[in-house]
Amino acid sequence: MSLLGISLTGAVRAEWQLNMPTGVTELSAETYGLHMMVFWWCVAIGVVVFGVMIYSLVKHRKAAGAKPATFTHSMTAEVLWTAVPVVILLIMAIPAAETMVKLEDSRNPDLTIVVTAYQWRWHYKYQDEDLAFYSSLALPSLEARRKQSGIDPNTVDNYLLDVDHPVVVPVGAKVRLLVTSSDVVHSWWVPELAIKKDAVPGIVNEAWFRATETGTFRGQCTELCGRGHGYMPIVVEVVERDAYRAWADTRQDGAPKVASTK
Ligand SMILES: [Cu+2]
Repeated sequence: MSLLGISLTGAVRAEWQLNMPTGVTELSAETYGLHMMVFWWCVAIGVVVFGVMIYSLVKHRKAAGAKPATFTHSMTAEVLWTAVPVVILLIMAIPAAETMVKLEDSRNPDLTIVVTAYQWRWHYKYQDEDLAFYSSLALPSLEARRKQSGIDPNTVDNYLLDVDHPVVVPVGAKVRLLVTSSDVVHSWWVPELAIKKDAVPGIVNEAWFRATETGTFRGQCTELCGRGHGYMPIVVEVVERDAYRAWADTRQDGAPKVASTK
């Protein structure tokens, strides 16, 4: 029973995994594919190099009567150990370059959002809509994180990973992000979208994604930006187009355009 209890608590506490996520955009899947290709090349190289090394150590050991060779130079070996890595690097570089070109191609977006980082919250401005708001740490997390709050963080859903006003985007749309900062360097990171873009004061960095499925995707600021660095999460909600339209219209009509910054 206690084992069951431990395993259940573990499952509830964190859905963790060792590898990077495949993500929910076309390019995140491609990025994941690249990562796995390079990983398997590394595994193969490791197996070959350590295989040869261990074999040589055993086969040519002194105890078995091995006599050391006396040559000091081998042209063949030098050509091989230069040419083989070059070929391997080229095999990896070609698909990597193709993906990088796509990552940088943020032309013709369906939607552009200006993301501005502040100490310690995010501000989102939808360029084609009359829509802008701050996105701050959600109240339950904010209260639980206070010293001697008496609240057990384990009881808070998505502790430190939830915000009051998430970014909402339509599924299938090409969303361009223009990322900047108003004070220090921050970084907008959402693993499932395969985006980690620095927010630098005075500079506008571009990123884009096209989500292929709906859902809620969480991220965090990933550039140490001061005292509240751990308290400025990111939540992106990918919804159907109708739901997006309804949300945008409501936000523009009634709800406060600029949320409380407290
Ligand atoms: Cu930050």
